[in-house]
Amino acid sequence: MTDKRVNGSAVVTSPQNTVEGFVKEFLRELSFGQGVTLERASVNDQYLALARTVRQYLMARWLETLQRQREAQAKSVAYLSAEYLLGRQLDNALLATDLTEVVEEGLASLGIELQTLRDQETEPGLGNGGLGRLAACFVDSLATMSVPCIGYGIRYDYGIFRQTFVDGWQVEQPDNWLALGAPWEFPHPEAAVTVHFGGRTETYDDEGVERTRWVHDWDVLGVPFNYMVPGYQNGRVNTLRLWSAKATQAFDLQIFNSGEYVDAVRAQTFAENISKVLYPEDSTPQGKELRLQQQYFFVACSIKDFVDYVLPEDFDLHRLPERIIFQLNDTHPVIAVPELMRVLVDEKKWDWDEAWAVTQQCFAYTCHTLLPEALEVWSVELMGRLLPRHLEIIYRINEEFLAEVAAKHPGDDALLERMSIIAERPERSVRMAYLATVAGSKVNGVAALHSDLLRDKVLPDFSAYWPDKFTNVTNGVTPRRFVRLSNPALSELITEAVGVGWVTDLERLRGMEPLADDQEFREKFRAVKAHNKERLSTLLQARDGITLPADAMLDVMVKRLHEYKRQTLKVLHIVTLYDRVLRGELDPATMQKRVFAFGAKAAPGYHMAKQIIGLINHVGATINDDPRLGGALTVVFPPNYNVTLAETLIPAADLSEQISLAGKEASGTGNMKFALNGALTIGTDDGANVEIRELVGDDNFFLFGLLEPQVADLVAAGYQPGRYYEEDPALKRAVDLIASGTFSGGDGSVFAPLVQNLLTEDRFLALADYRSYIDAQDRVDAAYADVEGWTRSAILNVARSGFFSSDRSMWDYIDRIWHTPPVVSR
Ligand code: GL4
Repeated sequence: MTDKRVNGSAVVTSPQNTVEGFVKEFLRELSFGQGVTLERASVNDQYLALARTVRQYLMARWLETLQRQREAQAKSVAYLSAEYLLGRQLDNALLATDLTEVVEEGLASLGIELQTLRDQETEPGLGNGGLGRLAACFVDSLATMSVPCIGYGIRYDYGIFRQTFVDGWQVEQPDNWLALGAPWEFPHPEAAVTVHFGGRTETYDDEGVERTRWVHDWDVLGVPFNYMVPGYQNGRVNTLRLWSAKATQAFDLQIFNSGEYVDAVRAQTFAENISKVLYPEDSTPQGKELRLQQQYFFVACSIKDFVDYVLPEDFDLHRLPERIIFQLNDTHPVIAVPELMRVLVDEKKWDWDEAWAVTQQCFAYTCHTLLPEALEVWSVELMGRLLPRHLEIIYRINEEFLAEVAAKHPGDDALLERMSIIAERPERSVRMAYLATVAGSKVNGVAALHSDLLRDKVLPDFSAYWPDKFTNVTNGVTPRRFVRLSNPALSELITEAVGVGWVTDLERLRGMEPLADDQEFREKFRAVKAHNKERLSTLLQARDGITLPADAMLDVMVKRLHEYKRQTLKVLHIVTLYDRVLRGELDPATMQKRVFAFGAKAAPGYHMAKQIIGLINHVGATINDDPRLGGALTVVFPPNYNVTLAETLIPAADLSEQISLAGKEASGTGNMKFALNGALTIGTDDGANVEIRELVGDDNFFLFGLLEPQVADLVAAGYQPGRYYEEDPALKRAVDLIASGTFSGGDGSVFAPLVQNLLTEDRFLALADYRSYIDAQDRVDAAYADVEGWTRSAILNVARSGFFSSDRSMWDYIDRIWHTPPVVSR
């Protein structure tokens, strides 16, 4: 199986970039690709034909980009990520090729509306949340910057579950995203690679050298599916290569020969399970065997792919670090480290030391969390059963590393125990973050505060040992998808103000700053917001039958449901406002009208998160229907928040809720999208909020809550949530309303677990931050009443958020970690 995937000498020409050229190809795709006439074509036929037509315009650029990168012998980024939350592809491809108008017109001439076909696309939800979406933003930026990158990951048959609500409670449905066809992918079954599992190891004599070989037990095929990653109007297209598991022939036949037909088919199902479904936990891995299988499966495929097929045949692997940097997106792909060692030592027969020297230069590690429960650990028992050779290699890496530490710190056994890659308690296990830190050339956090905490609190011994290994790269988001595509009205206004270059040079937004003081510009800016609210209103009506009241502040909290993110604190605010109205402290006729919009999926096994979803929906049902409020407060919670919904929701928002407990949200990226789209943030001093506030200015950001050191002190002193409840009457009333069954038909038991948890444990200090949060929300109401002042702040938020482009993140990675320059035109 040689690499026939990219044919350097093939000449491919794009269809003509005209309405006629497009229509001709579209009709060809309909008949030759879909086998239907225009008259008989379903919307899905039309969508598939359109996608394939647009693909044609990208094809020449793709082949050319790869060819050019090969010729330049350029160093590539191999981004190893178990998740890519891509969002819909059609619009992005149209933008990259600048074809939107041609296609719109061409389709219209056939009586087809482009929007109808856009809506036909199911987004590939191959990720949980921020971490997966970040990977998608990064590959977009690298393509736009002409930097060689292959994104490696898993082609899950089922992505993140589709969320529905039954009586306000979350019920999950499978996400069958491939059901109606997958026009953006290029499968290459002929280029499948074999991955081994299980068995044992044995040593043998190799011409006087003792070597080890892995006598594996079973195997599975990895079939690559390629996806185009188009740069923004720069003629470049990089590759995303996702692996799909298929049973090997050998595996089948072994059993089949014994006549056990049903068993043989079952075995196939077993192998193919590996890429069947995305684990729906964000930040809380479960340590399941299938997950380790997934992790090893995709990194083994990816390393083999790069070494055997992407690199030229005669390539000297001692020079591997000149050609590749494997970026480990959190700990999920860290098993790649012992895998590369295994390839070099067992298969290529290198010395351990030379293999280790090369390996250390080929990896870098990004940590995306601070939650201790999110730091992956695999039991030695499981690792030894599934990947016996890798466990041995990890042991040896650890042994040599600890010997080195011991030499520098003689007698400090406690230090050795703390730094060991192998934990002894509660059970013997492999600490993947430590392995990544020992092996990686660099370790980075994802926002300034997070990187400091990572260095000082999570990995203090390692940062003391290797101070230069640790660095920060603050996250970013792609302005193509999250401004240019998702907010056309604002994009037009920005272009009017600062010219077109901002889409690839987001710091140019700074040019808008003076316009914050321009009355006419502010009016235009408000018109954009109003338009975006209209657009959201239309969508929610059609999507969920939700009616949005007009003239209300849109207060949005969208992110995964997790206790540390504190959706409960948001609910306590809503209940407090409700209570104030019922007590006559607020007059619904004069108070600030608000719509509270939520979007959040809970991991299916995370019961408390599901309680909180139930609570939001029940509070909403009660408040929305209560005539005493006169429609002043409305709670909406459209189900199944995803990238597609975010694209309409975020541009409409006035207020962005970023209220995690300080020190818990590594960065956040939704926070950046809101600021860039002109929402003001109410937020804690956490993650990238810190940098947002520094950039937009204190006057244009609502800060509240304990600071991280204060949190640490309070927890150390023994936090007692009950005291806050007893001492703040408004808080007590809000909690009591929930506890008494006000939102659950008089049945106080429904939310008893949640209330109980808040009053006795409250791990994330919601009650401690309640007063500060409510006061900040009162400041928000006052500020919003000043229409001109608010608009001014919103404009300044946009103008000063250029730093949060993922292009800037990529330049930082290139500069500090990767050293992979762009491949410029010949
Ligand atoms: C996360 C963090 O929770 C989030 O703060 C961060 O923005 C994101 C990307 O760096 O990574 N870590 C995990 S795990 N899931 C995330 O979304």
